Amino acid sequence: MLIHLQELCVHPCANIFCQEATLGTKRISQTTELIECCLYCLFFTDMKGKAFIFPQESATAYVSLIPKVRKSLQTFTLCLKAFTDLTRPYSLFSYNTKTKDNEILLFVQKMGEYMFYVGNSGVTFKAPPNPYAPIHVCVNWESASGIAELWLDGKPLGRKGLKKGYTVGAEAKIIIGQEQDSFGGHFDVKQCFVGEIWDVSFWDHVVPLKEIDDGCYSGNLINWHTLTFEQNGYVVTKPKLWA
Ligand SMILES: [Ca+2]
Repeated sequence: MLIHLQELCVHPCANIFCQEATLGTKRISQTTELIECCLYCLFFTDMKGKAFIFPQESATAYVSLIPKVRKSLQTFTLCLKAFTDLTRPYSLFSYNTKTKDNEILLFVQKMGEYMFYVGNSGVTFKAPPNPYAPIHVCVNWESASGIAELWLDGKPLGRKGLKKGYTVGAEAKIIIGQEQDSFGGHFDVKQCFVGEIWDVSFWDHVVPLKEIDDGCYSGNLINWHTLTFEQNGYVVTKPKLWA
């Protein structure tokens, strides 16, 4: 059946997003998909101007981000902003499926050294260390060429190739604050994030990163202004300190 999703999501709790849903029309094949859409519309939060603070080192504090649509990916773009004073390795974005660890992973090995994984294969992008400054990091990947491109604070750090021809699995746990070694768990306290993360955006296509300026809020899978999430452990939401 072909259904207009925004019609399904009309509810007293639903706000402007649902009425102006960018989801458009979509062929609904499963009831679960339908329920997920409506749950999404009912339980999202506008995080505009806000950040998640991970105030302490732990293996228990994290935020699970629920995508608007669960789909396998042959292209994607991920942007986020973060501040930390950690000098040890830490995870910024961890996307695991039941069958694959590090299906998508953005990980900082040390100051200025960004590791990006697709399908548990990784490449490294190196930036001049700029300690104790907030970062705006964006990365995109396309299966057809395998090319991944990473930009830091609006500047490219080059392009590298990984997992050409690969398809990223749809059923994922997407976690910020911890690095998964299993589906939604097996966290290592020595890889946890301590600091603040905000403005996470995730698209199912390649967004030209030179066109992304400060306002990258249009993610069609994860969108900071219409965010659905589950919070666990000691995580605090506060107005963001940086743009
Ligand atoms: Ca892992």
